[in-house]
Amino acid sequence: MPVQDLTQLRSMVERTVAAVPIMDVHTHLFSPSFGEMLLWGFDELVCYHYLIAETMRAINMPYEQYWAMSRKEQADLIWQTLFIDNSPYSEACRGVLTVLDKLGLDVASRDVNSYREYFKNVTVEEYVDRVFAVANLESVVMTNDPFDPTERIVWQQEIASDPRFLTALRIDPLLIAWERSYEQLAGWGYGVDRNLTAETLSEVRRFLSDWIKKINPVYMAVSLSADFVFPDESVQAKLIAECVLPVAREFNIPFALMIGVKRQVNPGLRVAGDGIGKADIKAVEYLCAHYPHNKFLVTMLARENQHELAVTARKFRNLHIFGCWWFLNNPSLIEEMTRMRFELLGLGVTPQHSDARVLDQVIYKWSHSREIIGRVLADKYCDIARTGWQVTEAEVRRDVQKLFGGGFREFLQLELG
Ligand code: FIX
Ligand code: ZN
Repeated sequence: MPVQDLTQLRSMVERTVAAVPIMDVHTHLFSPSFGEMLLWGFDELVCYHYLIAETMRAINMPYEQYWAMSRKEQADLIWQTLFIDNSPYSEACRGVLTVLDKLGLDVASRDVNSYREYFKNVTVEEYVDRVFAVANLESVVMTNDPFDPTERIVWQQEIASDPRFLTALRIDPLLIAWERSYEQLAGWGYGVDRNLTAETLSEVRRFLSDWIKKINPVYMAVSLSADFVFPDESVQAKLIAECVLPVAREFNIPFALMIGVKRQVNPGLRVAGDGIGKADIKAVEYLCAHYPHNKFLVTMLARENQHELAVTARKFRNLHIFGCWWFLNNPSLIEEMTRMRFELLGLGVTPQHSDARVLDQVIYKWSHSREIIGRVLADKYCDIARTGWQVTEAEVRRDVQKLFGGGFREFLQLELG
């Protein structure tokens, strides 16, 4: 059997990657029912915290002066600094241009007023539909924080659920700020004390169960610092072992660990002030090995952790790794990580998530990542086609659907007893 035409194969793969709708497994987006919590439009897009950090190192302005500005003033400053006074080829800047272009706006005009005018003439509901269509999204997973007072108010009302917006129960305050969160739990009627007594641990489990029943999350998640260790004598480790993991197993939902942040290395930058640290893979190995009935979703922030994380994923069927997170969500690192993961894990990985905070961003984050994932995937199929293996379009579609959410959903359904 002759080797199939590799040029035709490559274009079929890239066409299929473009055509398959995506489940975006981690975002900070909200459905329109959450009101102002859903960020969208030109000024929010330009004021993404990645661009705040890039702007504040390019100009010598006191941080508080920036934070005192209006959203429009902030956007005008960022636009002038990063797009006009400097060429906007950083990934976060390029992303803004990709969004404007994919929406059919005239990027060459650099006419900010026309961009703002576009958003004045669309409702948020219309815009959600438009963005999902342009980005070819099937669904997004929100980040739902029961400790966020604004979000709590929304959940106390009957909200119109949008099936495209799935939930995730985010429990950072519980695990990284117990000395404050236990008082909140007590105020909400949970019989907890600062000391992790049997009663307190039972009530924390009840709190988690109550919220799982209320919001039906696809997973529970936490962002952990680079110095996360487990097992450990810490309050954090005890809450994970005695509360999070038993409840996650009871409801058969994964525990998502996002490991490697160094919080507020520059507090003046506020939400843009977090840094990065290499974490210890031993904690992931221990959790997967000692809790075989629990499922773990893991993404790590340091480039140096990526190879060992992929190798660890080869060892445990209860570990599913995902995304090129945060400072890794750049073309050069997405390509490096995706090649390595496809070579080590085949289809057993969810290669990307957007982490979008502003609705518009899914347009660029997925346009850029589809291009890279498609290129890498085409290389992989060409490699096997050169041996005489016949690659069919149906199998490529099956594979891409798995990478773009199907494998993730299979992991969610996995029963480990
Ligand atoms: O912890 C997280 O979910 C991080 O993704 C965010 O805290 C971070 O600010 C972000 O949006 C990165 O893209
Ligand atoms: Zn995030």
